Amino acid sequence: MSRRFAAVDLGASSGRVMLADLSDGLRLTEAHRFPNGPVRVAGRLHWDILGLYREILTGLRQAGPVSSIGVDSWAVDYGLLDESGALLGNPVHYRDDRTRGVAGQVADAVGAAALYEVSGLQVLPFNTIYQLLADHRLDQAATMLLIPDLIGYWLTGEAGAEVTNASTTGLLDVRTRSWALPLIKQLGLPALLFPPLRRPGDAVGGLRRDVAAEIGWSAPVRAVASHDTASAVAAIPAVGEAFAYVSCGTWSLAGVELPGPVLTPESRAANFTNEAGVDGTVRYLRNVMGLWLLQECQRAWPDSDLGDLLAGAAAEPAFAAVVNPDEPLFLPPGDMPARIAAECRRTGQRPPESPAAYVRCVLESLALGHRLAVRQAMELSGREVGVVHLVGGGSRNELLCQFTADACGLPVVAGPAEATTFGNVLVQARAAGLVSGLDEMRALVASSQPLRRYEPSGDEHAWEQAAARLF
Ligand code: LFR
Repeated sequence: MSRRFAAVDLGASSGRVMLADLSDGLRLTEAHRFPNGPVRVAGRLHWDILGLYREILTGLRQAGPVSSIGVDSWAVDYGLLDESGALLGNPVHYRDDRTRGVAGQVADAVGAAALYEVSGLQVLPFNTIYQLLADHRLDQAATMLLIPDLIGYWLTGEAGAEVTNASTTGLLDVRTRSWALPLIKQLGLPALLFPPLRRPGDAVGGLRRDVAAEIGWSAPVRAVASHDTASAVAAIPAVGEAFAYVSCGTWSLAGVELPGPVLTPESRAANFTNEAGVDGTVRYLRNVMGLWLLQECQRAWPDSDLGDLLAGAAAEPAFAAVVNPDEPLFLPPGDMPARIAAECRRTGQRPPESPAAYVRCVLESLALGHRLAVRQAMELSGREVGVVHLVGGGSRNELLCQFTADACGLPVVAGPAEATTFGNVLVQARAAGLVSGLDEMRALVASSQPLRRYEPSGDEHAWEQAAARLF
């Protein structure tokens, strides 16, 4: 058996097919990368799912034969299939506004405490539970498949729901890790929509013959931690359990890993989530708006160069303006500098006056978001931590890593940027018997990837004062 594995990783701004070789350590190469952008059709924001699928096939063809294939993506979004297995329309993007007000209605009907007691999930307006209730196609639907499960279905013909991603729906029982059927019934959702659950490492199926013919080879598809954040957390190069993490890309997911959920009223009030990780672990974290703030600024300045912006931001004065990154006004796509300026005015601050000053504001604001989430995760769970692991694309952003260390008053170990892909392939490698468990997976990442350590600069007091302006 070869020691090559393919990881399909769909991110909010790009997708890729990556190839991992475990014959001598752990080596990753990119077989194919492709842009992923939302498409607004008749006022609704969609994913171009067929375009993404075509690029996945191109990537697999280019990757060549492997032992197995794993697919991960962002969470919560789904496609609906009819009785015949055909897709009912394009999946809607979680940043679409169709769920406006739905979370409040569900909380009124079911009770916010009762919901948290069942799912342990943070309230985000786009959780699958709210999307399904806003979906007009449900009466024609036979099956709901989350995005990686939909890709897996097209590749193999086998339908299922991988559990780490299913835990972001709001419809999974956080204690039993099975579908929360009483809640599903209470909401009037058809129980049959929800396919059998799979765990990371389970077999999905062999490639359909037509798919194998199209890409020129065949291999089994294996369930991985198909929620990208769950894969990233599985690949954090940590030793022991005294660590916090920020999985930092379009979103920053900041928290700790626990053996079981925290479902206290304080945890619910702080909007902490208990999402499923590999091997029964709990990803106890909160979403911070993430590099989306910077990406959307860059979209407003098409001629800007990221390196220049970051160098400029480093030279700007500290804490001239900071915003709460999690203000709901930042969630939809659109003119981000204008929204940041509006938020500065609303909070009595002078808006930044140059792109570099905006970037400074964004990075300090994000670091303050990281600080609050990491501290609350520690307090609410009782977990002591001595280091913050920052993984994902954000680990390449030196200024953000240093700010995060300074704001948290803890060392930050940055990298790998490709944590999600490592988590994806290592779960496959484990299923193939090449790696033993989570500890060994993490040790392999730590020994094979360059990591960078940032010490806190000791000016925590200044960060504390800045935080007091926001939260
Ligand atoms: C990160 C992520 C987050 C989830 C958000 C929306 O890519 O998966 O964990 O909250 O995207 O799905």
